[in-house]
Amino acid sequence: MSAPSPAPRTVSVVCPTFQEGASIATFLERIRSAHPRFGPVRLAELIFVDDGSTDGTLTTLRDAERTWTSPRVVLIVRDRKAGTVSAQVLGIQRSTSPIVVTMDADGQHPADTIARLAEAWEPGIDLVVASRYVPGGSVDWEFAHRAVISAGARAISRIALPGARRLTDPLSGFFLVRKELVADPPMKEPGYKVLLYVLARHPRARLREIPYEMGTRIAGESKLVRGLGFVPSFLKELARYRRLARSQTASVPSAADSR
Ligand SMILES: Nc1nc2c(ncn2[C@@H]2O[C@H](COP(=O)(O)OP(=O)(O)OP(=O)(O)O)[C@@H](O)[C@H]2O)c(=O)[nH]1
Ligand SMILES: [Mg+2]
Repeated sequence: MSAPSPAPRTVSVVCPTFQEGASIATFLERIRSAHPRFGPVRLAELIFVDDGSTDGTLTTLRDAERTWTSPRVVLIVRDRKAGTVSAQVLGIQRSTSPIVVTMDADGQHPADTIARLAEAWEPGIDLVVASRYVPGGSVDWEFAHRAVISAGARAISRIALPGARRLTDPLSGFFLVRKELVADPPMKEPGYKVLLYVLARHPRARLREIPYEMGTRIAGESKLVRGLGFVPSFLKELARYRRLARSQTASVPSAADSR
């Protein structure tokens, strides 16, 4: 007897963008060519939250918004650079599917992994995280010092936030989340990592990790980490998330609570 085929599921994808003019067309093309291989996973829409890029990103995205039908492309433009956390949360809130994948638009997150995240999800699971650090996962750092900074940030996150200890890759920017978990607007201050926010907001979330091979940027420059200048605000972010995690009560609306 053959194995039952996986249940069909629909997922939305959310991408924050800022000055990705050199990468965005290739990124879109990669999604378009991977989509037919998604099997039972249907992409409802690709939602881009852009903070006023001036390098052609918006022209490419507006064109896709006009012409793409399956998946649809939805573009939200904010009037100032306000960081990836609030951009991702806004995109998730606007999605039409109950499960949403958030990923970067610079090509580091492979398009095929969207379907693998959705296949690893099942009712009762709150978060499926694509990890560089489980067997089968990998990361090809462009510069050696980034590996050291990333390892340090990961270690500090795990010390500060109990939720981060539950994952091998708590700083991953590539994961699937039940939309319901991101119902509330995030704290006002811009942050670096939406996954830390979700883990702090929902300490009892039901988690899964799958491996992925993180690639290099298609083009352009990283907007986030330049040297160690980010350290003070990252530590403040962790302190805020630690307080948030502590303030959460047993009434967290995770799937674990709703059964
Ligand atoms: N809307 C919005 N998007 C942003 C902002 N900063 C970065 N992004 C986008 O967020 C994603 C991640 O940014 P990156 O600069 O690649 O940061 P990173 O992946 O953590 O760092 P690298 O590993 O160096 O690439 C990309 O799709 C960026 O275009 C921002 O302030 N607002
Ligand atoms: Mg990147």
